[in-house]
Amino acid sequence: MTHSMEGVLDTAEKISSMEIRGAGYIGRAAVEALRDFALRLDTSSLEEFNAETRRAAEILLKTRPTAVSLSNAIKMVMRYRGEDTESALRSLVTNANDFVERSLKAVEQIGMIGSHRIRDGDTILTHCNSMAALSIIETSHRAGKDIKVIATESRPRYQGRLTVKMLDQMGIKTELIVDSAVRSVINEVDVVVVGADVITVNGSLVNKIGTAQIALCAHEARTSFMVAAETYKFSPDTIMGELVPIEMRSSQEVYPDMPEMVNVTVRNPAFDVTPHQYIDIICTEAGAIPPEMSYVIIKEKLGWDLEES
Ligand code: RI2
Repeated sequence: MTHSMEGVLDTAEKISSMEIRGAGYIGRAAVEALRDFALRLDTSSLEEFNAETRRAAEILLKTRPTAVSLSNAIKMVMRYRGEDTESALRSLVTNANDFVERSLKAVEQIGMIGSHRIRDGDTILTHCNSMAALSIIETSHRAGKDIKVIATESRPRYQGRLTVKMLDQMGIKTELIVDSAVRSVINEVDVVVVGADVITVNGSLVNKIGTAQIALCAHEARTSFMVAAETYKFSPDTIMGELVPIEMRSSQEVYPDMPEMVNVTVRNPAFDVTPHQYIDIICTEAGAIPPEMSYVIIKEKLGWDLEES
Protein backbone atom coordinates (compact mmCIF):
# COMPACT_ATOMS: atom_id res chain seq x y z
CA MET A 1 0.00 0.00 0.00
CA THR A 2 1.25 3.47 -0.79
CA HIS A 3 1.96 5.48 2.31
CA SER A 4 -0.35 8.29 1.18
CA MET A 5 -3.50 6.11 1.62
CA GLU A 6 -3.44 7.23 5.27
CA GLY A 7 -5.32 10.45 4.56
CA VAL A 8 -8.04 8.53 2.70
CA LEU A 9 -8.42 6.02 5.53
CA ASP A 10 -8.56 8.82 8.07
CA THR A 11 -11.34 10.65 6.19
CA ALA A 12 -13.17 7.35 5.63
CA GLU A 13 -13.10 6.64 9.36
CA LYS A 14 -14.37 10.13 10.18
CA ILE A 15 -17.28 9.75 7.73
CA SER A 16 -18.21 6.29 9.09
CA SER A 17 -18.16 7.47 12.70
CA MET A 18 -20.07 10.64 11.69
CA GLU A 19 -17.37 12.95 12.97
CA ILE A 20 -17.78 14.30 9.45
CA ARG A 21 -21.51 14.26 8.68
CA GLY A 22 -24.26 15.87 6.62
CA ALA A 23 -24.83 14.69 3.07
CA GLY A 24 -23.19 17.67 1.37
CA TYR A 25 -20.28 17.80 3.76
CA ILE A 26 -19.39 14.11 3.36
CA GLY A 27 -19.39 14.53 -0.44
CA ARG A 28 -16.98 17.45 -0.22
CA ALA A 29 -14.74 15.75 2.36
CA ALA A 30 -14.49 12.57 0.27
CA VAL A 31 -13.66 14.51 -2.88
CA GLU A 32 -10.96 16.49 -1.08
CA ALA A 33 -9.43 13.31 0.36
CA LEU A 34 -9.39 11.73 -3.10
CA ARG A 35 -7.82 14.84 -4.65
CA ASP A 36 -5.11 15.06 -1.95
CA PHE A 37 -4.38 11.36 -2.33
CA ALA A 38 -3.94 11.76 -6.10
CA LEU A 39 -1.67 14.76 -5.58
CA ARG A 40 0.62 12.71 -3.35
CA LEU A 41 0.76 9.69 -5.66
CA ASP A 42 4.31 9.20 -6.81
CA THR A 43 4.02 7.34 -10.09
CA SER A 44 4.56 7.96 -13.78
CA SER A 45 2.45 4.95 -14.79
CA LEU A 46 -1.04 5.97 -15.85
CA GLU A 47 -2.23 2.42 -15.22
CA GLU A 48 -1.02 2.58 -11.63
CA PHE A 49 -2.49 6.07 -11.18
CA ASN A 50 -5.89 4.81 -12.37
CA ALA A 51 -5.76 1.70 -10.18
CA GLU A 52 -4.70 3.59 -7.05
CA THR A 53 -7.27 6.37 -7.39
CA ARG A 54 -9.96 3.75 -8.02
CA ARG A 55 -8.90 1.92 -4.86
CA ALA A 56 -9.09 5.12 -2.81
CA ALA A 57 -12.49 5.95 -4.33
CA GLU A 58 -13.82 2.53 -3.35
CA ILE A 59 -12.69 2.94 0.27
CA LEU A 60 -14.46 6.30 0.50
CA LEU A 61 -17.60 4.94 -1.20
CA LYS A 62 -18.01 2.20 1.39
CA THR A 63 -18.21 4.57 4.36
CA ARG A 64 -21.92 5.39 4.35
CA PRO A 65 -24.34 3.53 2.12
CA THR A 66 -27.34 5.87 1.83
CA ALA A 67 -26.26 9.43 0.95
CA VAL A 68 -25.96 9.54 -2.83
CA SER A 69 -23.99 12.79 -2.54
CA LEU A 70 -21.01 10.59 -1.76
CA SER A 71 -21.20 8.41 -4.87
CA ASN A 72 -22.26 11.25 -7.17
CA ALA A 73 -19.34 13.38 -5.93
CA ILE A 74 -16.81 10.58 -6.33
CA LYS A 75 -18.17 9.68 -9.78
CA MET A 76 -17.80 13.28 -10.90
CA VAL A 77 -14.16 13.33 -9.83
CA MET A 78 -13.41 9.92 -11.32
CA ARG A 79 -14.59 11.12 -14.75
CA TYR A 80 -11.09 12.61 -15.15
CA ARG A 81 -9.30 12.07 -18.46
CA GLY A 82 -5.63 12.18 -19.43
CA GLU A 83 -3.14 10.51 -21.71
CA ASP A 84 -0.41 10.55 -19.03
CA THR A 85 -0.32 10.85 -15.22
CA GLU A 86 0.32 14.57 -15.37
CA SER A 87 -2.75 15.42 -17.44
CA ALA A 88 -4.86 12.82 -15.58
CA LEU A 89 -3.89 14.41 -12.27
CA ARG A 90 -4.67 17.88 -13.58
CA SER A 91 -8.08 16.75 -14.76
CA LEU A 92 -8.85 14.96 -11.46
CA VAL A 93 -7.86 18.00 -9.39
CA THR A 94 -9.98 20.29 -11.57
CA ASN A 95 -13.00 17.99 -11.21
CA ALA A 96 -12.57 17.85 -7.43
CA ASN A 97 -12.18 21.61 -7.01
CA ASP A 98 -15.13 22.25 -9.32
CA PHE A 99 -17.31 19.92 -7.28
CA VAL A 100 -16.45 21.59 -3.98
CA GLU A 101 -16.98 25.06 -5.42
CA ARG A 102 -20.28 24.16 -7.09
CA SER A 103 -21.52 22.37 -4.00
CA LEU A 104 -20.92 25.39 -1.75
CA LYS A 105 -22.49 27.71 -4.30
CA ALA A 106 -25.52 25.40 -4.60
CA VAL A 107 -26.23 25.73 -0.87
CA GLU A 108 -26.24 29.51 -1.28
CA GLN A 109 -28.51 29.41 -4.36
CA ILE A 110 -30.95 27.04 -2.64
CA GLY A 111 -31.11 29.51 0.24
CA MET A 112 -32.06 32.29 -2.12
CA ILE A 113 -34.60 30.25 -4.10
CA GLY A 114 -36.20 28.64 -1.05
CA SER A 115 -36.45 31.93 0.84
CA HIS A 116 -38.97 33.16 -1.73
CA ARG A 117 -41.41 30.63 -0.31
CA ILE A 118 -40.99 31.84 3.28
CA ARG A 119 -43.29 34.67 4.34
CA ASP A 120 -42.88 37.31 6.98
CA GLY A 121 -44.18 35.90 10.26
CA ASP A 122 -43.78 32.23 9.30
CA THR A 123 -42.99 29.48 11.77
CA ILE A 124 -40.68 26.88 10.20
CA LEU A 125 -40.18 23.35 11.47
CA THR A 126 -36.90 21.61 10.64
CA HIS A 127 -35.50 18.17 11.37
CA CYS A 128 -31.88 17.03 11.81
CA ASN A 129 -29.10 19.37 10.69
CA SER A 130 -29.10 20.28 7.03
CA MET A 131 -26.93 23.04 5.62
CA ALA A 132 -29.24 23.38 2.63
CA ALA A 133 -32.35 23.73 4.82
CA LEU A 134 -30.53 26.14 7.14
CA SER A 135 -29.48 28.21 4.15
CA ILE A 136 -33.17 28.81 3.31
CA ILE A 137 -33.89 29.79 6.90
CA GLU A 138 -30.85 32.08 7.18
CA THR A 139 -31.51 33.79 3.84
CA SER A 140 -35.13 34.47 4.86
CA HIS A 141 -33.97 35.93 8.17
CA ARG A 142 -31.34 38.09 6.46
CA ALA A 143 -34.00 39.38 4.07
CA GLY A 144 -35.66 40.86 7.14
CA LYS A 145 -38.48 38.34 7.49
CA ASP A 146 -39.64 37.82 11.03
CA ILE A 147 -39.44 34.04 11.36
CA LYS A 148 -39.44 31.52 14.16
CA VAL A 149 -38.01 28.00 13.99
CA ILE A 150 -39.05 24.81 15.75
CA ALA A 151 -36.25 22.22 15.60
CA THR A 152 -36.52 18.55 16.51
CA GLU A 153 -33.82 16.86 18.59
CA SER A 154 -33.30 14.19 15.92
CA ARG A 155 -32.52 11.21 18.05
CA PRO A 156 -30.42 9.15 18.36
CA ARG A 157 -27.53 11.43 17.31
CA TYR A 158 -29.14 14.72 18.38
CA GLN A 159 -28.20 16.67 15.25
CA GLY A 160 -30.99 19.06 16.34
CA ARG A 161 -28.64 20.41 19.00
CA LEU A 162 -26.24 21.49 16.25
CA THR A 163 -29.15 23.10 14.42
CA VAL A 164 -30.35 25.14 17.39
CA LYS A 165 -26.81 26.30 18.10
CA MET A 166 -26.44 27.51 14.52
CA LEU A 167 -29.84 29.20 14.58
CA ASP A 168 -28.94 30.90 17.85
CA GLN A 169 -25.77 32.28 16.26
CA MET A 170 -27.84 33.58 13.35
CA GLY A 171 -30.03 35.42 15.83
CA ILE A 172 -33.19 33.45 15.01
CA LYS A 173 -35.81 32.69 17.68
CA THR A 174 -35.84 28.92 18.02
CA GLU A 175 -37.62 26.28 20.04
CA LEU A 176 -36.19 22.78 20.52
CA ILE A 177 -38.66 19.89 20.77
CA VAL A 178 -38.40 16.13 21.20
CA ASP A 179 -39.09 14.24 17.98
CA SER A 180 -42.39 12.91 19.29
CA ALA A 181 -43.75 16.45 19.89
CA VAL A 182 -44.19 17.20 16.17
CA ARG A 183 -47.90 16.33 16.15
CA SER A 184 -48.47 18.61 19.14
CA VAL A 185 -46.96 21.66 17.44
CA ILE A 186 -47.76 21.11 13.77
CA ASN A 187 -50.79 23.42 13.76
CA GLU A 188 -48.48 26.32 14.69
CA VAL A 189 -46.17 25.53 11.77
CA ASP A 190 -46.50 27.25 8.37
CA VAL A 191 -43.85 25.27 6.53
CA VAL A 192 -41.60 22.29 7.17
CA VAL A 193 -38.11 22.65 5.67
CA VAL A 194 -35.78 19.64 5.60
CA GLY A 195 -32.64 18.57 3.77
CA ALA A 196 -32.09 15.41 1.75
CA ASP A 197 -29.79 12.45 1.57
CA VAL A 198 -31.36 11.08 -1.61
CA ILE A 199 -34.12 12.08 -4.03
CA THR A 200 -35.31 9.15 -6.12
CA VAL A 201 -36.43 9.26 -9.75
CA ASN A 202 -40.10 9.43 -8.70
CA GLY A 203 -39.42 12.35 -6.37
CA SER A 204 -39.49 10.50 -3.07
CA LEU A 205 -37.17 11.68 -0.34
CA VAL A 206 -34.72 9.66 1.73
CA ASN A 207 -33.74 11.69 4.76
CA LYS A 208 -33.00 11.44 8.48
CA ILE A 209 -35.15 8.93 10.32
CA GLY A 210 -38.33 10.63 11.47
CA THR A 211 -38.75 12.75 8.34
CA ALA A 212 -41.52 10.52 6.95
CA GLN A 213 -43.56 10.83 10.17
CA ILE A 214 -43.20 14.61 10.06
CA ALA A 215 -44.33 14.66 6.42
CA LEU A 216 -47.37 12.54 7.22
CA CYS A 217 -48.23 14.85 10.07
CA ALA A 218 -47.76 17.96 7.89
CA HIS A 219 -49.92 16.43 5.16
CA GLU A 220 -52.75 15.74 7.59
CA ALA A 221 -52.50 19.30 8.96
CA ARG A 222 -52.28 20.85 5.44
CA THR A 223 -48.86 22.30 6.27
CA SER A 224 -46.41 22.84 3.38
CA PHE A 225 -43.49 20.47 3.17
CA MET A 226 -40.37 21.78 1.43
CA VAL A 227 -37.13 19.90 0.70
CA ALA A 228 -33.76 21.57 0.18
CA ALA A 229 -31.57 19.40 -2.06
CA GLU A 230 -28.57 20.09 -4.26
CA THR A 231 -28.87 18.36 -7.66
CA TYR A 232 -26.17 15.85 -6.68
CA LYS A 233 -28.56 14.48 -4.02
CA PHE A 234 -30.66 12.99 -6.84
CA SER A 235 -30.00 9.32 -7.50
CA PRO A 236 -29.24 8.09 -11.04
CA ASP A 237 -29.31 4.46 -9.83
CA THR A 238 -33.01 4.76 -9.07
CA ILE A 239 -33.66 5.21 -12.81
CA MET A 240 -32.37 1.67 -13.15
CA GLY A 241 -34.98 0.57 -10.65
CA GLU A 242 -32.55 0.24 -7.79
CA LEU A 243 -33.81 0.78 -4.26
CA VAL A 244 -31.95 3.13 -1.95
CA PRO A 245 -30.10 1.18 0.76
CA ILE A 246 -31.05 2.37 4.23
CA GLU A 247 -28.09 2.53 6.59
CA MET A 248 -28.51 0.56 9.81
CA ARG A 249 -26.35 1.93 12.60
CA SER A 250 -25.18 0.53 15.93
CA SER A 251 -27.64 -0.19 18.77
CA GLN A 252 -25.21 1.72 21.00
CA GLU A 253 -26.45 4.98 19.49
CA VAL A 254 -29.99 4.26 20.73
CA TYR A 255 -29.29 2.65 24.09
CA PRO A 256 -25.64 3.04 25.16
CA ASP A 257 -25.64 1.06 28.41
CA MET A 258 -28.35 -1.38 27.59
CA PRO A 259 -28.68 -4.08 30.27
CA GLU A 260 -28.42 -7.61 29.03
CA MET A 261 -31.77 -8.96 27.87
CA VAL A 262 -32.63 -12.18 26.15
CA ASN A 263 -35.59 -11.17 24.00
CA VAL A 264 -34.77 -7.61 23.05
CA THR A 265 -32.81 -6.19 20.16
CA VAL A 266 -32.46 -2.58 19.01
CA ARG A 267 -33.15 -1.52 15.44
CA ASN A 268 -31.51 1.73 14.39
CA PRO A 269 -32.22 2.76 10.80
CA ALA A 270 -30.58 6.12 10.09
CA PHE A 271 -32.98 7.18 7.31
CA ASP A 272 -36.54 6.73 6.11
CA VAL A 273 -38.48 7.30 2.89
CA THR A 274 -41.03 10.08 2.45
CA PRO A 275 -43.37 9.42 -0.49
CA HIS A 276 -43.42 12.18 -3.12
CA GLN A 277 -47.15 12.77 -2.53
CA TYR A 278 -46.27 14.46 0.77
CA ILE A 279 -43.74 16.85 -0.75
CA ASP A 280 -44.87 20.23 -2.06
CA ILE A 281 -41.60 21.44 -3.53
CA ILE A 282 -37.93 20.56 -3.84
CA CYS A 283 -35.57 23.54 -3.87
CA THR A 284 -32.45 22.81 -5.90
CA GLU A 285 -29.79 25.20 -7.21
CA ALA A 286 -31.40 24.69 -10.63
CA GLY A 287 -34.75 25.97 -9.38
CA ALA A 288 -37.71 25.01 -7.24
CA ILE A 289 -39.31 21.91 -8.75
CA PRO A 290 -42.25 19.65 -8.01
CA PRO A 291 -41.03 16.16 -6.96
CA GLU A 292 -42.42 14.74 -10.22
CA MET A 293 -39.66 16.59 -12.11
CA SER A 294 -36.85 14.63 -10.47
CA TYR A 295 -36.27 12.56 -13.61
CA VAL A 296 -35.38 15.72 -15.53
CA ILE A 297 -32.79 16.72 -12.92
CA ILE A 298 -31.17 13.30 -13.07
CA LYS A 299 -31.11 13.28 -16.88
CA GLU A 300 -30.09 16.87 -17.50
CA LYS A 301 -28.17 18.06 -14.48
CA LEU A 302 -26.28 14.90 -13.57
CA GLY A 303 -25.44 14.02 -17.17
CA TRP A 304 -26.64 10.51 -16.44
CA ASP A 305 -26.58 7.93 -19.20
CA LEU A 306 -27.21 4.21 -19.37
CA GLU A 307 -23.60 3.21 -19.94
CA GLU A 308 -22.49 4.72 -16.67
CA SER A 309 -24.92 2.75 -14.54
P1 RI2 B 1 -26.97 18.73 4.15
C1 RI2 B 1 -27.98 14.37 7.33
O1 RI2 B 1 -27.57 13.10 7.52
C2 RI2 B 1 -29.48 14.51 7.46
O2 RI2 B 1 -30.23 13.44 7.01
C3 RI2 B 1 -29.69 15.79 6.67
O3 RI2 B 1 -31.03 16.02 6.35
C4 RI2 B 1 -28.80 15.51 5.48
O4 RI2 B 1 -27.64 14.91 6.04
C5 RI2 B 1 -28.53 16.68 4.60
O5 RI2 B 1 -27.54 17.54 5.07
P2 RI2 B 1 -26.49 12.62 8.66
O6 RI2 B 1 -25.13 12.72 7.99
O7 RI2 B 1 -26.25 18.09 3.00
O8 RI2 B 1 -26.61 13.43 9.91
O9 RI2 B 1 -28.15 19.56 3.69
O10 RI2 B 1 -26.88 11.18 8.85
O11 RI2 B 1 -26.05 19.49 5.07
